[in-house]
Amino acid sequence: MATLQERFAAQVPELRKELGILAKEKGNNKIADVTVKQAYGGMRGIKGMICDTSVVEPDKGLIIREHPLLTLKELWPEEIFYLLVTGEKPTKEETAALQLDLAARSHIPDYVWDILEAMPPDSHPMCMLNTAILAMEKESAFRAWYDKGMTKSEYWIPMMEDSLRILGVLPGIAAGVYRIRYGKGEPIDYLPTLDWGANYARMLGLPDPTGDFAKLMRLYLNFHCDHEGGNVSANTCHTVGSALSDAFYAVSAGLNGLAGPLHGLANQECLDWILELMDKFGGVPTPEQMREFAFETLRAGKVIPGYGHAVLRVTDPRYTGFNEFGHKYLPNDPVFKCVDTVFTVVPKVLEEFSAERVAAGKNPIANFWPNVDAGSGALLYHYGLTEFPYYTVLFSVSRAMGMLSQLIVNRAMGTALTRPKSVSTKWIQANA
Ligand code: HAX
Repeated sequence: MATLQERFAAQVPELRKELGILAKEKGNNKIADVTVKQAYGGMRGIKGMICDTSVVEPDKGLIIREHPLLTLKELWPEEIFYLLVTGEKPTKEETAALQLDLAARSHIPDYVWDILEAMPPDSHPMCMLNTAILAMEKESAFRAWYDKGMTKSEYWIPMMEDSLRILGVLPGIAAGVYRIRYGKGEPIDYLPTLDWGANYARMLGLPDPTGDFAKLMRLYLNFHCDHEGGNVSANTCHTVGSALSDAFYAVSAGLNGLAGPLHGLANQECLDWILELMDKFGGVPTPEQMREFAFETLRAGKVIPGYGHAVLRVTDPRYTGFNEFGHKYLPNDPVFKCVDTVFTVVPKVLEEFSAERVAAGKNPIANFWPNVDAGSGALLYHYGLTEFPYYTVLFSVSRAMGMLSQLIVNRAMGTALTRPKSVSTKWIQANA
């Protein structure tokens, strides 16, 4: 049995040795060419950074440390975190030790509650969550060690400390944001005898007589944990961390990116779209009505939330996993049924619309298939979590695991300050 800290400490020398060999043997090999279109197009597809916690294959989806996501769906989120950091699945004892460690770090200081209570009542839940994380920066072990003076080889140690502290408080803060923002009563305390995901479900305070909501939360926190290094939140966190800003700064920065509608906020927009659709047709619409509504959305110049992806070119396995959960636990729920039928209609609509776009000289839509955000909202809604502006907070609690594991690994690898070269449009005109 080894704690997460011990297991990773044992791996660090080998990791550094491997990097030294790679740098010597392959340091000058080329891995990418960059076109002008890519430089203007959000650097899409450019290989320019390293992420060892997970990869996203266009035709397979998320692969965590060599394991396709759906083969990991039985793991609890804290086990996923252990896997993200070390590349190894923890034993039962190792999981229990990590759970105890997180519980020991779960106390939320009073000033965090004071800040959250003082925020305007119409603050977005994501703004509240990120403000609370940032407010706790004064606790950073990384900053304290740095100020005292530490060697580069030690950076990962306080980064691990900060990461565990953030993960310890995050479910409580996130649940507290829900309770404060939506007038649900006092925050509920962390229960050290419960696992991390079930704790979050319990602290939200929603009735869960069957325990199925806790099951959904574990799955939800598992599925959203990481999505390689280039997405907006991971990339932002990586960049901020590369300046040796501590994990409180880096994770709240990354989560501010997750709050954008093209990224994590799509989570809230999807359910909004589905409910509008059901509202318009007075219940679950027919496929023909769905088609009409989808075209209306597109012709109004809007995107269909939950569909398309910057990397994926198939149905997101996370969507598939949530869909399986829905069929097992809530097959007759009308919102779930609607989401399930949308899946049979929207890809074809996007394909047709893409052809129209191309005929009009615009870019094609690269992926017609659902992403993670298309299906999760209906499941949350079924269990009474009906405040959809809150959904990105759930996503954030999970995605913090990916961002933090990447920070720990990067500090252990001695990853350099991020500083790509930009060029001006005039430079492109003259030189490209
Ligand atoms: N509906 C309508 N148009 C779409 C579309 C959709 N679902 N998906 C892509 N397009 C459009 C794009 O807006 C883009 O149009 P312009 O050239 O006019 O700007 C064109 O198709 C080409 O885009 P792309 O190459 O297919 O996709 P991008 O890599 O540029 O964007 C997005 C990927 C996920 C942002 C995009 O598919 C989208 O906006 N989807 C809807 C929002 C959404 O579901 N976001 C969540 C993604 C998952 C995630 O990160 N969660 O956190």
